[in-house]
Amino acid sequence: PTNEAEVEVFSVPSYACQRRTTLENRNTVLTDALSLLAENAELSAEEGRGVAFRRAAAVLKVLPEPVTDMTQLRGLPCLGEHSLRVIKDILENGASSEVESTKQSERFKALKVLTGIFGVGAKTADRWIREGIHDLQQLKDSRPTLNRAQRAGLEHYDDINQPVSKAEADAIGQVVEEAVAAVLPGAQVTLIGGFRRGKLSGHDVDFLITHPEEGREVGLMPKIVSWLESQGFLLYQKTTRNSYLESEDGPARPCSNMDRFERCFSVFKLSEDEKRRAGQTQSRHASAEDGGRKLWRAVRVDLVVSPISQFAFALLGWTGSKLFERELRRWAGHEKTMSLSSHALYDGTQRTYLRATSEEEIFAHLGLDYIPPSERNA
Ligand code: TTP
Ligand code: MN
Ligand code: MN
Ligand code: MN
Repeated sequence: PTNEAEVEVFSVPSYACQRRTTLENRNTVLTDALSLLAENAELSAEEGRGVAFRRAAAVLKVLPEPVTDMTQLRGLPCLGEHSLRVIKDILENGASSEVESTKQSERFKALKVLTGIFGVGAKTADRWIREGIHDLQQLKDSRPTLNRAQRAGLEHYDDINQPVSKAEADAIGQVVEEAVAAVLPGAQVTLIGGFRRGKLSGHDVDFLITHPEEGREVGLMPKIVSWLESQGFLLYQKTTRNSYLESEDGPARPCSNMDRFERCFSVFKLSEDEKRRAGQTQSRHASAEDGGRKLWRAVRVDLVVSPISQFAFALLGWTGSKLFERELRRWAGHEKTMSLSSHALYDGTQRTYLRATSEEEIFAHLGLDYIPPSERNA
């Protein structure tokens, strides 16, 4: 930071993957506002605008102090005209009129409520809104055709929209460990996603599963799912098979965030028993007071299985944040003529795949300083 006219002026590199973004954020008022506009853009199929707001918010997240004056933002990357206008509005008037009117808008409120149903994306929500459906009651009354995911999403709506705590994530981790140990001893389970970045709550819990011997992981997911189902842990699951073949697929596509691992999107039934066994809640016995009280909650859980040879790429790709991942791929493509996915790193200059057995090696291949998970909260 250099001094200029007595206000602190910040210097920030332009790619989020060059920066250390912890969970400590001194500008939450500004970043919440920009994130809301990003969300609104994403829900309105304006992905480009969404990314622009996300990038702007991410820059503010690394500033060491609260922004109090527009002159402090001079020379910062990723702050476009629109984001600057929003920031200025907040600094001068305490709130952004655009953010406030978005929050109040019937369309935004409806999009939020409807996409809060697991299995419902922006497209479906938009179609329902055009049919005059704005809330869950109107949706239920209209007797829509729902797929299996959406039915589970509607049934467990309140639970799924309640944040998952770290304690709950750990309790689920123990169940997943137990399942994996039962069906393939020696297989390893790693907590990924937001909880690996140190977040204290999340919208779901994500796990990456591998085995130190290449090939032993083949066909593992259905076995894990069967075990979990037999023990009554799954309210919903959809498993997709691994479809990645390096030889057939060629270089990882730079701007794609889809991967082809064997994976399972699920809704877990987490009971008080598991939380207690994980040592998270006070030991207590069922009593008369429990009559009618629900002793479990539904939690969204994502499971991914990767072969050990791709583990480092899968770990990096599934740890997030989503913006951090996007920026890594943009850096690889635009600055290094490389192509990064959750499976591999392809060097377009040398026309070869670069191997890695750790995240550190991947950062090194990319010519980036290593950023640990807790500093990838862009
Ligand atoms: P999420 O679970 O969506 O996000 P998160 O864990 O960072 O935050 P939250 O607390 O809200 O759950 O995704 C985790 C990571 O997984 C994210 O970096 C993107 C990656 N991912 C893929 O690579 N492919 C996919 O299909 C999905 C859904 C996620
Ligand atoms: Mn997650
Ligand atoms: Mn997830
Ligand atoms: Mn690009």
